Amino acid sequence: MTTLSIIRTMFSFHQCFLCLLLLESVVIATHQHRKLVLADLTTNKLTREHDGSFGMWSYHGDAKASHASQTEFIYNADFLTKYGHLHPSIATTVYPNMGLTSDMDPVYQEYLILQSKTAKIDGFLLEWGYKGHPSDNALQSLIPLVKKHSPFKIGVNWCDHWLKMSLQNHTGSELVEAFHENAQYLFDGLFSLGSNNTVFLNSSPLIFLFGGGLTSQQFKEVLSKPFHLPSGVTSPLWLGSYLNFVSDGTWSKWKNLINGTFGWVPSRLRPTPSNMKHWDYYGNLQDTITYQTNVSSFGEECVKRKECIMWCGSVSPGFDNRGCAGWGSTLKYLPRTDLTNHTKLLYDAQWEAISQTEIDLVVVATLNDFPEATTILGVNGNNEILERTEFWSSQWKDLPSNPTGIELPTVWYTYMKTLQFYNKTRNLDVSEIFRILESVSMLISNGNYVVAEDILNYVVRSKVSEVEGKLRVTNIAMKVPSVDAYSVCDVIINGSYYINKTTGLYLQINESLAGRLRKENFQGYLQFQYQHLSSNFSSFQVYSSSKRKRQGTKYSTLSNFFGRSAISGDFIRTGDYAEVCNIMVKQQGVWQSARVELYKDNQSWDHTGYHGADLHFKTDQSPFLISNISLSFQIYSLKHK
Ligand SMILES: *[C@@H]1O[C@H](CO)[C@@H](O)[C@H](O)[C@H]1NC(C)=O
Ligand SMILES: *[C@@H]1O[C@H](CO)[C@@H](O)[C@H](O)[C@H]1NC(C)=O
Ligand SMILES: *[C@@H]1O[C@H](CO)[C@@H](O)[C@H](O)[C@H]1NC(C)=O
Ligand SMILES: *[C@@H]1O[C@H](CO)[C@@H](O)[C@H](O)[C@H]1NC(C)=O
Ligand SMILES: *[C@@H]1O[C@H](CO)[C@@H](O)[C@H](O)[C@H]1NC(C)=O
Ligand SMILES: *[C@@H]1O[C@H](CO)[C@@H](O)[C@H](O)[C@H]1NC(C)=O
Ligand SMILES: *[C@@H]1O[C@H](CO)[C@@H](O)[C@H](O)[C@H]1NC(C)=O
Ligand SMILES: *[C@@H]1O[C@H](CO)[C@@H](O)[C@H](O)[C@H]1NC(C)=O
Ligand SMILES: *[C@@H]1O[C@H](CO)[C@@H](O)[C@H](O)[C@H]1NC(C)=O
Ligand SMILES: *[C@@H]1O[C@H](CO)[C@@H](O)[C@H](O)[C@H]1NC(C)=O
Ligand SMILES: *[C@@H]1O[C@H](CO)[C@@H](O)[C@H](O)[C@H]1NC(C)=O
Ligand SMILES: CC(=O)N[C@H]1CO[C@H](CO)[C@@H](O)[C@@H]1O
Repeated sequence: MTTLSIIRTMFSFHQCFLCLLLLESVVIATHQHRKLVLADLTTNKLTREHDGSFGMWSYHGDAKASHASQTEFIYNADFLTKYGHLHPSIATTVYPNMGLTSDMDPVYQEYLILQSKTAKIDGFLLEWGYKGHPSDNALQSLIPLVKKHSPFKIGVNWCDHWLKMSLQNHTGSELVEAFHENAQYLFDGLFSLGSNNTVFLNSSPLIFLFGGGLTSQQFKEVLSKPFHLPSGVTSPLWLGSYLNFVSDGTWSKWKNLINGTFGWVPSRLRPTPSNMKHWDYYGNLQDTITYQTNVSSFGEECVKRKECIMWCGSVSPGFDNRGCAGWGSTLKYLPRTDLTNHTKLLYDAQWEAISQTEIDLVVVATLNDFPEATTILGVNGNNEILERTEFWSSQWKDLPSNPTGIELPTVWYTYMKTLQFYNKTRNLDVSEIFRILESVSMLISNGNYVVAEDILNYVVRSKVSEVEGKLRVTNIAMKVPSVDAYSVCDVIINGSYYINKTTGLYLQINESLAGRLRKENFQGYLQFQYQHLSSNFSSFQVYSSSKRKRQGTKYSTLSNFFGRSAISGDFIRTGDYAEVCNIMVKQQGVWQSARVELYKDNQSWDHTGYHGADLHFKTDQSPFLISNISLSFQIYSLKHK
């Protein structure tokens, strides 16, 4: 009997916690490899439950320079399907297998690390703005997780144009000063983690610069000021994106300032033919291969000329910026498969090209940018690109391929979320299962996939069913108006509630039910119909009373992205837990249906809104009619013994 089968037998007999603790110390040896795969990480997608906002999952974008068949896109992440839990209107053209998740949620962040490790990715390149930017909050919450799952790295893809945008009314020298301070902040914090947990070349921190922010002259001024580096750390190395430092024709200005370049998403430069009216430009398989050759021949020459000390390749599964409506500009497309051979992945072609080169670092663009549809995570019901990543990364690093871990992080995450929900049930203790899941996380992290899978399938599954056996679920549904839910202040026009800039609709829930909602755990849904009475783009919100404090996080509407185009995109306001939903509308004079979720953590059901309301419909823009409002709850409580 092998050790592993002994362990498996042990588990089929016992669900002993001590065994789990013992297993944690059975760490499969992990070797430090010279070659690195780093995945670009974005942090702008949120959830109401975790952040008080859906962030970039909700978006109104207008591709102003586009001539495509549709240029204006409205995504309302609040909408749920009529019966289920899917969000049918989100800012992406590829649907996430995991549903909507928050990039700021530590459980999801841990999932991303585990998922990356199972796909043989060595670390993240976090799209970072500056100290105090929401991306920096994400960085700070990721650092302890990266340490926990060591060896795993986190570096930055510095989006210096975000810093520039935040200082748009300041002088150039103030921008230089701010950039220098922020670089120093990275050296003091992030790069003091050392080479096990962040990105170094020998003893030099490696900083990826996306570009579009500082000019070469300003960057030169930054470099002329000294940095205080942690002991043992030598001068940083700067790598600029091929997009904003090379292919835009500016390399001659940068070559004496930075130390190399990295690839990004392959070019999409061809005007679309008449059968591709959804976009203005696209790229195909041949362009993808040409792009790889363009980057590698530049990189190799640059190293030969000693202008670069290194260059990095890149791989991307595809691209479709209708999710972010072309950031206000044009709509572009890189299909995931060859247009004439749908079994040929463009992603494979890029890895094939990488394999012909001598590089040591590959950037995956991206891990999770759903709005640009560049994500390698599971979408549209499959994990194909994660599997290809595991395969190619293993091949490239000359390691044995083992795809058996790829499904596990999702199972782990789903159990974590299920238990976080059950954990809100009065008098229910699920701490033992949380402890087991904590061990599973370490097992996945260390590559013990067989054991992790057995524990999930046998131990966790049976313990969760045991918990479910203890729960009673009571369904409650009510219409407005009724004795259970009624308006306390309204204007009625033509038989429907009417809201405008000065008139809201205020609803109260009967105290006998509200008292239960305050005490018990529940899943809640609000359904209604609405009609927009104007043809302008407009929105309305439903608010509750909430004791959860607003998040400090504030994203502003983008403007002047890369100095090229004005952005009309509208997304992410201050996270406000009192906001139940925010529905954006353009269509006039049509009744539409909405179903949105009510979260236990966010709504206090204590009649403390205006007029004693629990729910409040309001708009700051053009008027709406609201009709056929109903609420439903599934209340979770412990069965009586
Ligand atoms: C810059 O100034 C303009 C005009 O005063 C103002 O509208 C804008 O909000 C300012 N931008 C920032 C980032 O402070
Ligand atoms: C990096 O990790 C290795 C293996 O865990 C450890 O021996 C080494 O001390 C670590 N290095 C640093 C700088 O922490
Ligand atoms: C990185 O680039 C800077 C600016 O050109 C240069 O001074 C420095 O020597 C380079 N670093 C290395 C290790 O080549
Ligand atoms: C490759 O480089 C050439 C020369 O700079 C450029 O004209 C072409 O558009 C590039 N092709 C792709 C697909 O990026
Ligand atoms: C289509 O692509 C697949 C995968 O690369 C390849 O095996 C197959 O030969 C291609 N078919 C044609 C007709 O080119
Ligand atoms: C479970 O709920 C308790 C009490 O509300 C809380 O303190 C704890 O943090 C929760 N556990 C997890 C893992 O969410
Ligand atoms: C609350 O419900 C009870 C019965 O469930 C009913 O008697 C009472 O009138 C309701 N309160 C209001 C304000 O409608
Ligand atoms: C109410 O109905 C009348 C008659 O059908 C119509 O003229 C009016 O526009 C309606 N008002 C609203 C706000 O829909
Ligand atoms: C909103 O509607 C009310 C009631 O019909 C009306 O009295 C008020 O003038 C309207 N406000 C605006 C800003 O149109
Ligand atoms: C609609 O937009 C136009 C042009 O921006 C504006 O003049 C008009 O007042 C708006 N109408 C409403 C009802 O907000
Ligand atoms: C409200 O629901 C009733 C019954 O289902 C339906 O007849 C009516 O058309 C709905 N009202 C609107 C405004 O859609
Ligand atoms: C909205 C509200 O007041 N309810 C809860 C919101 O969430 C926090 C933290 O989970 C709770 O402490 C509140 O009671």
